[in-house]
Amino acid sequence: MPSVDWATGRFHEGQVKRTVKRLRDLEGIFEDTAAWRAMDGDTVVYSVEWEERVQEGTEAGLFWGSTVVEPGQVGEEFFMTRGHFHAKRNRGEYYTTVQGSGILLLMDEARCSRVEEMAPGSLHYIPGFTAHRAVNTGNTPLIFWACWPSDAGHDYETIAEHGFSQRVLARNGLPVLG
Ligand code: M6P
Ligand code: ZN
Repeated sequence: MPSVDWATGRFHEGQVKRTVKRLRDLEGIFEDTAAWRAMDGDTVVYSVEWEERVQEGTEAGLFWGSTVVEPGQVGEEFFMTRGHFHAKRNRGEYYTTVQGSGILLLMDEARCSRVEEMAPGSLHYIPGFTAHRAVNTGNTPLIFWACWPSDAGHDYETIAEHGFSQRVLARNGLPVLG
């Protein structure tokens, strides 16, 4: 049987896919382009592991995965995921945090945003039509599990073009919304 290590957010076995996002992969995501350019592009910002028991695009299936967002900043902005709407807009998702502290940034299609605090045990229901991005506001890795429909897909283009309407910035080490 496939199994997971609950605390580290990693899989022991199973048909697992894995992606690693480094600073060089995240052009245009952080506000301070000069600071981004000055940093080592090899720096890992986050990694995702997930299991696809059905093919991507299959209706009514589910995917299960974890994300580890490393601690760090680009200029004043905390390390975070790219963030996305689902390509099939009405699809929802669950996140639950196992370690670290962060902010889940949520934004609807009218660009109204809200935030939820991520802390061990926090459970987040992301409704359809809502872009989502996880921001690590602490100094340890932010680890969370996620479950999403296998036909949700990722729309990164809308975020690449317009971004989120709010950013999470560090002021004296503390997170503030900018
Ligand atoms: C969660 C899920 C994944 C997503 C990952 C990283 O694990 O929402 O679908 O890929 O976070 O987020 P992003 O793809 O926005 O970088
Ligand atoms: Zn999603």
